[in-house]
Amino acid sequence: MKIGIVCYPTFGGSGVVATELGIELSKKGYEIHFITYSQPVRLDALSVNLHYHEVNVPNYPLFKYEPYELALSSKLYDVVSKHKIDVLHVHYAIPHAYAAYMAKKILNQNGYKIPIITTLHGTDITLVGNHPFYKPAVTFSINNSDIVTCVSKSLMDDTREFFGIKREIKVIPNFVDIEKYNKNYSFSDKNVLTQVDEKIIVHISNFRPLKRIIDVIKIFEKINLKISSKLIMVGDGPDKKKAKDYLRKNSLKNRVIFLGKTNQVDQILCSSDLFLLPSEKESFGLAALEAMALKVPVISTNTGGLKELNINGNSGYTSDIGDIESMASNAIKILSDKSLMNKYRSQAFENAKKYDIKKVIPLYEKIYDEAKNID
Ligand code: GMT
Repeated sequence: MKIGIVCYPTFGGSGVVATELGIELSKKGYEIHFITYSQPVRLDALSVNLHYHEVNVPNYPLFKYEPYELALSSKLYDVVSKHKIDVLHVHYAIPHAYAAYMAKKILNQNGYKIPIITTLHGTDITLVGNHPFYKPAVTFSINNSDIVTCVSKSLMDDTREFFGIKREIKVIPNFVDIEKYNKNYSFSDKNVLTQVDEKIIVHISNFRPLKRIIDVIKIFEKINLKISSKLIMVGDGPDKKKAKDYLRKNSLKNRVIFLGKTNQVDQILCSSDLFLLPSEKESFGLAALEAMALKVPVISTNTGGLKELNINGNSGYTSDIGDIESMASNAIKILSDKSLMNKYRSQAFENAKKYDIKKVIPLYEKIYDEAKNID
């Protein structure tokens, strides 16, 4: 089967999920065509089953805003008709689902039928898509996709509530390749980043305000008063400066390391003792799953899909948004007792196994078959 995948090519969770999905499907014999504005960051090698088509938006002085959706719709028309694509799978509603609908209409007029699968990832529903400026177009695109999936039950409920959507929405969670992660690392690799007795706490995100990275630092500050530790901040984004200012003012600079954007999250996580994710919104929390797959317990909020992924008192702990005291004391509880720590490590790993790539990819394969058979 030939599948076109539209996604954001960046380090964000939706782009990572779309890229890893395409790579895995290509290994299973599907012919995958990524259609986006630059090569996805997790796509390091192309092959006979893995193709990439760049969407170019020509600049013209008349335009205040370049019409990306228009360029994407035209590119989708070209790629689908030229390569005889069977199914188009778009990740993130804005503007991908809308552009795909337009491409489908153009293709229909030219006698070509193409089913559209839309996967909703989070902020396209809970933040951006919900804005009155976008809402009618997002509602229309969801209602007019052939199949709609989202990454957690919580996101499905939000989609129904915020957009009044009545149609079927399937839940297909984020996934991780358990075998690949655990083949590469063993427990003896732990603590390569720090001194023997220091604990390593990690946060990975795009440092947007909804990630609450000042909460990350305040939780760490409290942990560090009791347990000697270092905080590794992976990623980049708008609140980085705010975080650095806070660290400077509170003399914490030497205890916090900023590693920037990286494809080596697994290498960092395998040396870590705890993962912090105090987000205000999180439809799933892929970075937390990646931590759990490397036996790292998670301290997070109980928002959105996080409470489905991070089982309170089992794979780690969940607390209310902004409850720094509770998140810090739960972290200290785990970090200060070696046997408890090992128990949480293995419980986190057991929970991550539910989201193994081998279990989740067949759910997508099933909907591709369904989509292909839609009249
Ligand atoms: O918030 C991010 O880290 C990026 C964002 C995106 O759209 O790429 O991630 C969203 O999709 C991920 C993959 O499905 C989910 O794991 C994240 O929870 C979700 N982020 C939010 O809902 C804030």
